[in-house]
Amino acid sequence: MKKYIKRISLLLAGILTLGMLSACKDGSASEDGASSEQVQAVSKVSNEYRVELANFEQWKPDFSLIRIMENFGKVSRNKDEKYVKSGSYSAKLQPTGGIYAYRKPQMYIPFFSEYYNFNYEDFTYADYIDLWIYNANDRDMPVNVGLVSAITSEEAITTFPAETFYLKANSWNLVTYYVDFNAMSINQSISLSQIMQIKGLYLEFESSNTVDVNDAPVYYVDDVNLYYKDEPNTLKDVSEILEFTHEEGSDVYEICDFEHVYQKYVFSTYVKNAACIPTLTIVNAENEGMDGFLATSGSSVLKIEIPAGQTKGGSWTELILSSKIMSAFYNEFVFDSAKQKPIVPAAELKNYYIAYDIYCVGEVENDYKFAHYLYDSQNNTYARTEGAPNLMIKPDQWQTWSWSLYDVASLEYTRNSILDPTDPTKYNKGVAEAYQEYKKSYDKYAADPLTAGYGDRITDAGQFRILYSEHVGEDRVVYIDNIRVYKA
Ligand SMILES: [Ca+2]
Repeated sequence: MKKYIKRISLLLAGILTLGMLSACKDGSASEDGASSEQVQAVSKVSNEYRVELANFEQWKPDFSLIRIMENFGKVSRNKDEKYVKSGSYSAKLQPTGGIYAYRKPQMYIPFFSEYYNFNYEDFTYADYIDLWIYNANDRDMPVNVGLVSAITSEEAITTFPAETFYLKANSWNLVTYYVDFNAMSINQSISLSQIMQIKGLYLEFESSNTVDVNDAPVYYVDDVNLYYKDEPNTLKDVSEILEFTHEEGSDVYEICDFEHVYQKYVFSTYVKNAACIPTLTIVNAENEGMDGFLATSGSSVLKIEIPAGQTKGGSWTELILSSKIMSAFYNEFVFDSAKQKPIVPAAELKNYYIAYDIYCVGEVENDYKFAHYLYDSQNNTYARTEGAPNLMIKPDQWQTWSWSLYDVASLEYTRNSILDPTDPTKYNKGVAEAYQEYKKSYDKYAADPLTAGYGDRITDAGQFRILYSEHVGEDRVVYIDNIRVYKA
């Protein structure tokens, strides 16, 4: 009965009996014959229990069920005891990643097998997962750990946002991944029914930009465990999770300064060239080994490691601040959408700026810039590009990017108005008439954008995206802190 390790024999009162806990992953029934139905109820146990998801002592099911995605490289059985955490075997991973792959090399361990008669998909009471990873490389390497939300085909899965961990070079690392659906929900909508159907645990490694496993970095994985807790996971409203620190009387309204745990999930990325997928982690600035380098707000900053690509300007990478954050922030400080009333009066918008601080380590080309977009919050597909200023990077110093909320409001007006005279169907009129309508509307807007009917309707800033282009040469490190709105 090794699959369930009973630390103390206490169960949540009245929920299960010990017999149900002793069902085996290898399909054999427990002494008292737990059925698969009973096994499915296994998550309702106390945190004194864990499920051993894989210890790699047996080929089936530990290895036979591991799924690797396209371009992963290789998973094999290791018996070199230096790389075994417990027992006699561990899993050896050689993740390659394709040169132009869309994703980092990715693999997962499924939580359900009909054949082997186990089902750990119900994460209602899941607390955390831990696993040992030996990083057999000469430098510290990041690994992304997260949950699979759906298996869409042999080759494709959808995932919840991952957490990034750093693995110390040439040593064993205990990776502890806490299941925090509320933090993840900042970036992705999550339902209770999804929580009851978690499909697996996925790991994503650095792309080695080779297709030859002999050139790939090497890792060993052992002892993957899932732990339960007494209290069920619940889903809170975003407004209960987010914290926008604002001191009474201060002119600074924090959007995100990376001091809160949930903020590890606030950014997602859109990357076209997998060689350029950045690694985002929240770090304490003082531990970065740069004299005098401090956070501009609090002590933590977002660290963005940007790998060099193959072609200067060959692709763009987008750092995407969740629209849920921007919407909630606007709702609290800029425009009350429930009352449909501005909180910042339209006439004062010119004094307010959205801003953040950025620090780029080391020399960069003199045309290295960061660009900025606000995206439509409804469908996140409409880029409101015009007018958002670029930031030209100066190395080794904090720089502040800012953009007036008046300009944001103006763009909002332009977007919401029917300003395209070439599409008369929008007016239900002929082209000439439509053009007159457009002119009238635009003139009024240009004369006084804030009272023209839309100017004060800055109800929502949508997604905030920070963009930079592919570079060549050395990898780069950039830090971001203190995303905020301030009153000048
Ligand atoms: Ca900070």
